[in-house]
Amino acid sequence: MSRLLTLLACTGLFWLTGCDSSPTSTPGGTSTSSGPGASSAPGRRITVALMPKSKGNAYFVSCKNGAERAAKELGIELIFDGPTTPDPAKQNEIIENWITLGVDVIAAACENRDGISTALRKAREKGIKVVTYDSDAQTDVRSFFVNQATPEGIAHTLMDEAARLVGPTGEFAIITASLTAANMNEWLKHIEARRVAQYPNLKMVALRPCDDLKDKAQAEATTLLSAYPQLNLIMAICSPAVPGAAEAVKQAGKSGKVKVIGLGLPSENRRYVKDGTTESVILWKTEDLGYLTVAAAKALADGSLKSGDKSFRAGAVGEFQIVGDHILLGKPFIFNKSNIDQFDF
Ligand code: RAM
Repeated sequence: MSRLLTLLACTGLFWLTGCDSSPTSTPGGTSTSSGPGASSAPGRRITVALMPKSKGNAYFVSCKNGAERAAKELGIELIFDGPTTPDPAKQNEIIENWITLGVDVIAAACENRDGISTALRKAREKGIKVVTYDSDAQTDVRSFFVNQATPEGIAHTLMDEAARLVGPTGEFAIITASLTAANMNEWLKHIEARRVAQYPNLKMVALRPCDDLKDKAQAEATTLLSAYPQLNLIMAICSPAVPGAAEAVKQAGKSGKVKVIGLGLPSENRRYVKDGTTESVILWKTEDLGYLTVAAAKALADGSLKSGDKSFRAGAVGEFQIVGDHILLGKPFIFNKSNIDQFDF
């Protein structure tokens, strides 16, 4: 840790205890240094390095807000950094930097499940604790995965909502983020299982990746609309893809005719939900996901969270169930015209 403090002091990555307790921004990332004992504790404080899939994604900005709150309330150092847009190689590079810095815990949302695992394994070998959140790595390279909801819960909510809107017969297409992200692939597996079991005449005609980017999702949705003239619904399972698909449907003059649903933030989809292009948006409390991840990371480092635990109390946010090595945030919510104004994230 002393090597870490020296390095951070030299590089200006964060303000050390007693210098300043306000959040600081750096060219590479953001660091928060505050909380109980921030300016008085003589001992070392735990440093958690939190990585989003991409810093530019509003979903992860919201996670970061919760993470910063946890850092303040729990009295730890938080470094937040990641690629500007989804980039697995950049994620690896940042993890290598964190290994050099000697942070206490790395908490990563993994863009490429297998691609990031070598770097995370190396971190563990150097004594750094590792947790994943949002999208998992290979299971042997981390202690816990902070899961936003069960894959079945997410997949069934999406598939049941699609069937409610389209009926038992019809066509739908899925826009995903990438074909290498573990979370999306798990959800896809369960969406298909639900479809086969309950709605066999609702046909999934295409699956397109959009690299977790809104513009690309819009372009993919535009292509889908012309390639499949009978399409009844687009299901967008990464957050930027939901407004992207809605914009394509709207511009094609097909609002209401081709339904849009997906996993997205209320704030990014409000206007499409209100004008009837997007029927429903499904998500979990992203700020709580950030909070829970940082709280779990800290508890892993101080020894209060251990393998075999069945529940975990995350400070002010509450008590969460642990199933195996998954810490579960809870059930997803459905936002539609009737309730979307009540949510501002
Ligand atoms: C995207 C991210 C994330 C996913 C959400 C729903 O922004 O890729 O992994 O959980 O969407």
